[in-house]
Amino acid sequence: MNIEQAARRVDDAARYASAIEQMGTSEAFQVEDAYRIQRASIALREARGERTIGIKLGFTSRAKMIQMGVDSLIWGWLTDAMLEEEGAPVDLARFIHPRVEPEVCFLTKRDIDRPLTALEALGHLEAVAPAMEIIDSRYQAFRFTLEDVIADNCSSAGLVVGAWSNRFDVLRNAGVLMRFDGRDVQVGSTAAILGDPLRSIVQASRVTSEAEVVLPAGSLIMAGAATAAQALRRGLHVQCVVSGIGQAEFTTQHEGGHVNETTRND
Ligand code: OOG
Ligand code: MG
Repeated sequence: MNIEQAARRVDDAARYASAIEQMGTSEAFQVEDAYRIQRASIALREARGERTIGIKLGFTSRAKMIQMGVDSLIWGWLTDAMLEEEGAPVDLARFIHPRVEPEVCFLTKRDIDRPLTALEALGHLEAVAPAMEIIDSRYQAFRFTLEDVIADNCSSAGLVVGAWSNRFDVLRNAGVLMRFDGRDVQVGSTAAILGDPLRSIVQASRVTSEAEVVLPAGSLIMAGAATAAQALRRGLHVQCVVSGIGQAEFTTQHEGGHVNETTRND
């Protein structure tokens, strides 16, 4: 597996919203190489002026593992270009087959440069917010192996973050609702995220330390979805409510979006 070539493939697919074949099926590669490809693809984004703003965790809930058939925790990068303005219309034209999932997002106040305990994790946090992640696998039919999805920066495509809160006390088991046009499409609890979303900070500190990455103070950490993801379409109002913490919302534009309507949601 040529790392630079593979990085260019996933980067082009994301840039031009054009799905590619899975890579792991034609040429087997290891998780370590997958993270190298991911890193190299982020370097391509940075060379175009994008800036990393934090990281996201994936497959921190059973619901997501079951939906995608992958059962290892993964992580990828968030960049400034992925951050959507909360409440604003999102243009789906830049995605292939976007899905949305309810999460919580953390804001750090100290550098994370070593593996943290749960208690230490709390001391590194400034705030938490209800959030949604827009994922958009660059692979055809949203199908991938563990290595494929890591190489593809864990399907990261967009994020919408609601108002910051300091209600860490209610975070462990807060009700989560995701609504499309006022109708509940996913219902769950933050407890689905590793039993307690704070554990995602413990995991984030572990995986970044292993990768010899320092997460600077002021970074965002997306904890991973509490429920399965839901396919997006044009002209929707999308809302995520996390009980006791708040809500986040956005709309999708009516016109102009190229979205693969045939993609299944499971
Ligand atoms: C991979 C990303 C998983 C999560 O929150 O679990 C993820 C995918 O489902 O395409 O972001
Ligand atoms: Mg996610």
